[in-house]
Amino acid sequence: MRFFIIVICLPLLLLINACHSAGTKKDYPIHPVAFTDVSIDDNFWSPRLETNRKVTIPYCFQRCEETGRIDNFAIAGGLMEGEYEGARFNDSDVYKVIEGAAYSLSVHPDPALETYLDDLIAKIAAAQEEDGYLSTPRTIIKTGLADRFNGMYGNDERWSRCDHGHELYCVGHLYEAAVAHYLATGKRTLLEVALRNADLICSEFGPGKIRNVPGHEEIEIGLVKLYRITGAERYLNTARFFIDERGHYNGREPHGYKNDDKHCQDHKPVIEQTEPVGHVVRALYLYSGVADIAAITGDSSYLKPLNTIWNNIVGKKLYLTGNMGVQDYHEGFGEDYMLPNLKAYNETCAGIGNAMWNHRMFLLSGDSKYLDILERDLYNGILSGVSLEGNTFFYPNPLASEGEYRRSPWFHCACCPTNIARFMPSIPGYVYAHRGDAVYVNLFIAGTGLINLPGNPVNLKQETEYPWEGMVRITVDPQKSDEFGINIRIPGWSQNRVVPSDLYTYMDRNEDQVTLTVNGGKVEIELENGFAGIRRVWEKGDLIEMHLPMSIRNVSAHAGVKEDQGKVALERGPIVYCAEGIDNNGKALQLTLPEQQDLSVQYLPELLNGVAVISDQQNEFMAIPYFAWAHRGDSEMAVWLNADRN
Ligand code: FUB
Ligand code: ZN
Repeated sequence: MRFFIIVICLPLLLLINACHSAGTKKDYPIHPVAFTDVSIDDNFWSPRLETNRKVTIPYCFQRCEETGRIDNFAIAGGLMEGEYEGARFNDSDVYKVIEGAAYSLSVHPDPALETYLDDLIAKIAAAQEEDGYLSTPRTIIKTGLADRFNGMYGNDERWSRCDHGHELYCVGHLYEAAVAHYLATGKRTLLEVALRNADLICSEFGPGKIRNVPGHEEIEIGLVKLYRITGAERYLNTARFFIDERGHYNGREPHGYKNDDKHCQDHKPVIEQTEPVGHVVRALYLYSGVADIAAITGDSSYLKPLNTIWNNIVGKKLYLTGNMGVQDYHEGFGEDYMLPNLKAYNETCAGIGNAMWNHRMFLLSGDSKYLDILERDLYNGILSGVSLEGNTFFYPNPLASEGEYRRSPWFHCACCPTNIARFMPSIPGYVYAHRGDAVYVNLFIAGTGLINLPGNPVNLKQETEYPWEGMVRITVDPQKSDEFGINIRIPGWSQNRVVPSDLYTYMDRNEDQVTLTVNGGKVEIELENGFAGIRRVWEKGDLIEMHLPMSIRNVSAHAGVKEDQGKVALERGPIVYCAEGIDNNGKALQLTLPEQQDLSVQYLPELLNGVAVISDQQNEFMAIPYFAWAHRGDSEMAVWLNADRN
């Protein structure tokens, strides 16, 4: 018990202390309930999270070892002899897996994993140069860097290619990992490395110093996390500098660059940006960082670009699965309405970046439209990125396949597997939030959440078979009977809205209504920002029951999306479906869905670890959830099916 108090409570006390000593800090108006206060006990999610903990995280560490990613730290630190191995941003993969492992440790003590991390962190600490600089390629290779990395890492001088060098990107992931590790274990080992590095960067970059920005955003998010934990303004100021300096490249000599400026969202000042451009993951990490700065500084000038860009994406650039990016565009955004299915890029990291950004937009605004995107992305765009077994991964997630596209065990650029490793354990942190004396129930995942309303901690227990069934039961257990609000998200899809734009439309109108009761008594649903708010004096054991209509829905795409004209996609609840050849006489791309459909839903516990399929016995048609495709050998796949609509 004493061990528990020291290990678990000490970092939290230190965090609270840091916040207090730094004064009352402004932040998001809505507070997420930390994943450590949410316990998942859910037939859909628990197996996926366990697989991530037991398979994906150790597997990613193993691959980091086998591919020299970990040796790079040991070599840079003089602990072993050898050459630098791999791509210039490989350090980031190790940091991301550490972040995931730390999240896992926070809720699942594992002494062996903790010892493994101690050893690994000792190597990282050894690789750090005297003044705090940390980037193993430069430390190991020293000269000839430009030749080694085709000029992309710069010459032998630090920060000489901020656009593509990734020195600043990698340490952003270091900061996130360090904060996670500190909060999980109370150990400052990695945090000290991160702080020394951040101090160096704060002393080198800024007005009157190097005026340049990272071509791949991420450090902004990491610096904000360091600021929150230490209260030190320099981290916040440098994060803000990296955002505000974007688009002001004139005069950045000798560290400036003028090429690829759209690719790196460096074409205009952020507050003048009106549409998403360039590399998708970079952009989504930027928008997440901008949301953080908007929340903490209270500067509303950041909201206009965030809202305008969001509207453009959701109205014109979002795939049905909640992800984005088009092949042949350098991992980037395509033109408006350019949403090819075979050539969709939809990088798994982009799916994760989109969830991170939309969560922040919800925390800023309280509007559930952001959670609608987050949920769509979570169940479809992100989850398809990792196999049910947890050890093979998609990098792009197309919406159609000619049959030879498979998940891979690893990639030379392994950003996606390691992003999955850290994202999955963070999912419980998206379920609840609170503001003042009101709780938000954002996602429907069985388990419990402890919501610290002022003076009255409230436990909520969710029971549900979502996403397969629409019944959600929430038992309320406040410390004391008192009045407070519970805001329950009513998903856009249950309100006949596929996405918060006209990009996709349900072709049929579902008249089934959402119903809501408290202790069996009907509650009239009045939506505010997409939430049904119930304010009353809550007693221990009060029961909320919500029923969401789970009918099969036909979706069509906006006329601007040429490739989807004459086609239909199937959805049920938050799940997007696809047809695979293996279930449809070898065909998917040429399948036609008849207008007179006789489709039914069946839960098949033995198929793909248990999924609800949509089938039509007569036409020998079957569709499975998109996230579960490509598990049964090579086979065509299509989300958008030809529609027989004569
Ligand atoms: O550049 C580092 C990572 O590699 C990016 O985040 C991914 O999109 C991939 O390009
Ligand atoms: Zn990736």
